[in-house]
Amino acid sequence: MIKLETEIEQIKNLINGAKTIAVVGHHNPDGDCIGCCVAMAEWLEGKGKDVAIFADGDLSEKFFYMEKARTFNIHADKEHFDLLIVLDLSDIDRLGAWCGLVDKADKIIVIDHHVKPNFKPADVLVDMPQFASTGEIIYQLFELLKVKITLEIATALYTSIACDTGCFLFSNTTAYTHHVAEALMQKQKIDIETINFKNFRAYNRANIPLIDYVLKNMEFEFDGRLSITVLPYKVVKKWGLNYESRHGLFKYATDANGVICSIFITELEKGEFNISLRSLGKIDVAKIAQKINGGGHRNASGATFKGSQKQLIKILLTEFAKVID
Ligand SMILES: [Mn+2]
Repeated sequence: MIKLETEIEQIKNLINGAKTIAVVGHHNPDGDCIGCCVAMAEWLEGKGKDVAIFADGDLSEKFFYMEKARTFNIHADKEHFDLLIVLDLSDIDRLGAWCGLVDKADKIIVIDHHVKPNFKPADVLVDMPQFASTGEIIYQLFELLKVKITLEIATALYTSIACDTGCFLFSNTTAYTHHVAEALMQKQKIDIETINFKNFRAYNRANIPLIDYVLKNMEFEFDGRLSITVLPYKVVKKWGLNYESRHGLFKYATDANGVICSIFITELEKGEFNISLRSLGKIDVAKIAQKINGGGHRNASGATFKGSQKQLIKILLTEFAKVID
């Protein structure tokens, strides 16, 4: 249970007082973010609100089993909203192209589970890093607000929770996570096979050359406890790597027996690197990501870096050497 007594009244009042509401997620929205935005939009529309959903960057079609996932960004012409509900981010920069909505909105609610909230214009900021997913916070909020959990809402919140826990596998998974999944399944007949298969098993055959490249070029350090994968620009360009296909490749870097942390580097433009860090257990990769101006969670973090690949790997190896033993 979370304590939202103060916030709940404010949230209720802000929503009741708004007619037009924008629900906004982060750049390149993941399953948690999309699920929360969809659940929130479903509920608000049911209340008769005029709702639009936004998230900048790539949104994978694999989420289209949720009807509302198809409706992101279709009201791009509209700029002013009575209320902005920002979900799964608390750093204003992560809104990407939708940053401008912030200045024009009358009121702002931010609900998130990342560490270090940095969202000054928020009227209400609910930031609870103790939760594995923003979906768990939204579920609790809906319980307190006595929201009817429709099949669409249950599907969306289950997606949120499953995605941010790696299908209930990561160490951030708690008894509460399972409790919420159970409650959602009790309330509605969620198609968990579709959700979990699409998010955790399915891959595109077009990505087989990339999978082949990753498996052949992965390197290991610290007696096999750290894996390093680098996708150079020429590979990225040749096989048309995008955000989603890149995500599908992480598991090869993390799943080798003995690996407890991984570095996955993608050279998206010449000399411009996207870095994903993953770890098992207590190793805090968010702290390492912060060294190169990135961030995230203890076991899953990221950053971007401009410069030489050699220098980047040197920095990362130095940082990992401090924590890996
Ligand atoms: Mn999340």
